[in-house]
Amino acid sequence: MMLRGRTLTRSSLEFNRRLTTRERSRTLQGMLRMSAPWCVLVSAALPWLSACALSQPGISERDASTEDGPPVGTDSDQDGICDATEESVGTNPFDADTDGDGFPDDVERALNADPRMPAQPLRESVVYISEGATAPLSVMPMVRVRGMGETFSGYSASGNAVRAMGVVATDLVQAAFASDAYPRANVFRILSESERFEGVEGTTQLLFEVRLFAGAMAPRDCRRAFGLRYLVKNNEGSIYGGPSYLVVVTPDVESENYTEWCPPVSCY
Ligand SMILES: [Ca+2]
Ligand SMILES: [Ca+2]
Repeated sequence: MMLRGRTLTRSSLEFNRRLTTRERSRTLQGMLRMSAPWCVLVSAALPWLSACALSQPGISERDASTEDGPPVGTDSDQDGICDATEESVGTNPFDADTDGDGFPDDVERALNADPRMPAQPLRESVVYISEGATAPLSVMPMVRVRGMGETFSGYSASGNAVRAMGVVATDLVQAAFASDAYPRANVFRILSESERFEGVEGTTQLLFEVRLFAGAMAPRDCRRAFGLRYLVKNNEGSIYGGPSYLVVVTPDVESENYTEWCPPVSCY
């Protein structure tokens, strides 16, 4: 499998074989302290700013490196997770897809999957939609509620997005409907187009249809991933959680076979 930016130099590989994890960590910490003490404090509070030492005027990547180690903020496998972070969380800093399941490490972490476990993310939660699609793809979330005659409304919510290029999950929802209820006799009326069930009595499974469509947005010619959650709330404000989806937007119709992901903006 090919992921962008996985080419490593022989020297960087040899360097990392020579140093233990602890030694590399000490080297990076030392580089931070020498180059900018304030940056250490900022980095501790805001890990996503860990590359700040390199952004200071007059401090180049070469200056921040040492003869023995990579510069601060280095992302050797270009998966959006800096080498130092990868070492602390147990992923491979030289393999963008540590567990080899086709999902880059940063995509898995952003969407609450373990990048060291090939079984995650759960495949039944993954939905592929194509930038070239001419029709939406439907998912059918089912939510269990307990009613006392009130109204229940469904809605989609955006979760984390990664390599998203300005898009959030709800941008992918073309339309959604209230579809059916089980048992149907528990519901007085279904207002399909407003995702609403009226007069729900007792424990009931509410079925919705959510149509996902990426064909109307600008094509990016690479994969992007979005967390999408479906929820239901009653007219008193109580919220019932429904299923979560990992929506992967791909450039082609044969989406499951396309593995080129959009590049991360920076590492954290
Ligand atoms: Ca990395
Ligand atoms: Ca993976």
